[in-house]
Amino acid sequence: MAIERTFSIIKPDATERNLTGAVNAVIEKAGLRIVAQKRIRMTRGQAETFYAVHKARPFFGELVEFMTSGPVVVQVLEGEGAILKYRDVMGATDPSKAAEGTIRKLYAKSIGENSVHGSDAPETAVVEIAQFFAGNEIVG
Ligand code: YYY
Ligand code: MG
Repeated sequence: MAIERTFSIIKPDATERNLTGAVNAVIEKAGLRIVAQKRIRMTRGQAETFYAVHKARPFFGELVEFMTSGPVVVQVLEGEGAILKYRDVMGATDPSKAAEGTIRKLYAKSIGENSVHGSDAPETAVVEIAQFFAGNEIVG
């Protein structure tokens, strides 16, 4: 397994409850390194572009509303097999199905307000990182 980078978002339900540090503690405890991070308010356009793959899904409108409803923290995480590792650390999309100790089991409110995003593959990680970070903002 090689050193990889993945893209993470701490979503509005988590920033609203002041859980940025708590989420970052789980990330770092898992051996992932936060090599870029910034707190932003996503625009509607950014959210629609980011989740374009889900445009035809019934939850798309609500998803965009939610992602623009408050601050988010966008991050780049680095480590051995970071993409799959972070998916494990996040837990299942639906928190009621997420494993013990995962971020979503610990903190998510619902399938929609599920506290974190993580890239699902190397190709999406590259695209997602580039949507929010310039190369010189990532310090490995
Ligand atoms: O990658 P992940 O976030 O675990 O799930 P996706 O299937 O990519 O869906 C993206 C996002 O959409 C999910 O985190 C919440 C929302 N969503 C929803 O509100 N309702 C669903 N039935 C499925 C997904
Ligand atoms: Mg996904």
